[in-house]
Amino acid sequence: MPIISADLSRTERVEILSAEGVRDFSIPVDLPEEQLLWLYRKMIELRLFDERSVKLQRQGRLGTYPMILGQEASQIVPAACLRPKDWLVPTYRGQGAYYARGMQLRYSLLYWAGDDRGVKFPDENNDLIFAIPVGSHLTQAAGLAWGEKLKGKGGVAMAYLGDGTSSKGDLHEALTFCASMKLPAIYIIENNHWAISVPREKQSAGKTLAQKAWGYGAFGVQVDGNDVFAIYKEVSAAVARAREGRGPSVIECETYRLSHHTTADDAGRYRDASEVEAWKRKDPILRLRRYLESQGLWDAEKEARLQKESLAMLEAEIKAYESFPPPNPLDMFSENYAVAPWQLIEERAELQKILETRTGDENLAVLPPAEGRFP
Ligand SMILES: Cc1ncc(C[n+]2csc(CCOP(=O)(O)OP(=O)(O)O)c2C)c(N)n1
Ligand SMILES: [Mg+2]
Repeated sequence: MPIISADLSRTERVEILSAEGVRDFSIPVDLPEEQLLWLYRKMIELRLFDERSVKLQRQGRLGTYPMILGQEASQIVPAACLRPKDWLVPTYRGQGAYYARGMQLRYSLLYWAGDDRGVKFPDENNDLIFAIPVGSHLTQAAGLAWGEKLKGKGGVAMAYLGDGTSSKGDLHEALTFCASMKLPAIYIIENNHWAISVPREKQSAGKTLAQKAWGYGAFGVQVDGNDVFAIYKEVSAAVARAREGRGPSVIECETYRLSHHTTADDAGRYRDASEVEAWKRKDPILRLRRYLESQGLWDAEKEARLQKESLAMLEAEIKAYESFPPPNPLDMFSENYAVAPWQLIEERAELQKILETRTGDENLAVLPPAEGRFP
């Protein structure tokens, strides 16, 4: 006799706000107006930041930059469901998650200029630095979630990952561990349909990426990742379950990377423009604006004011970023080891000598002395 699992009746995908901005009120979402408007503001600011960052890179004023365009909802909303002391464990495409947690954009710019003074989060936050190696952070999030369980104060750890990263063994290890230990972990898969030039279809033959979670005994659901309501509903429920000791969740936000992988990529070489055009019509910001307007919560005047204020804020952040004094090259040796190995000590001494012989160099002359953390 076949065994029919009760899990087969589970919800596979949640959609609440259509691309036209029509909300399905039959699905309850406890998201007050004030918070909704805050999310809208953050998404607009992030989009403008993203546009400016690309321009700065093209002008030679910023290093390689990974675009968020199209992923504003899946970046901002999950992180906004956390408390400062919860752990945020993002990927390199993570400016939006940091921003939702209050990071100043000047530091994001500094980071993408290759300056580690850009790793500066609000003091009260438990934010981890970006994971550039894909997947390496997933088991770190599991460890942090374990720590939170041991502390017993209801803290959670949230990691973001991409569709490509969901194919890595790291996710298998992390979910095996988190589910069998019932850890307070939330994995947000930002399925933006591309892992550089590899399409989503090549990552898994599964209908959704979230369904993998059930095999581990974790909760999993796919949401429309351009739909603020669907993301908020499922992520806030996952956070609540985690706080109550009911184990880990995987929330797959199905969205789309509207731009290139980074400023170093040319997506026109491997994907069809018609696909991009189709996804532009599902834009997360546009649909939320349509909804807000339909509810009398937004209009052209408010939009114009928000754009103006956001651009002024951005100008101030860019100015602050470009006003940082140049970094001290010797800092590259700091904070890597508690006790540095002899090779690094020698290399640092060598660089110091080179710098000293070049004191005529205007840039180097103004450098502050190296910090004393190096033994
Ligand atoms: C361990 C490792 N292998 C390969 C890379 C090169 N790499 C950088 S991004 C990327 C694709 C990741 O795609 P996805 O997980 O979908 O995230 P997205 O960039 O779309 O946000 C790869 C393979 C890397 N950074 N780390
Ligand atoms: Mg991807």
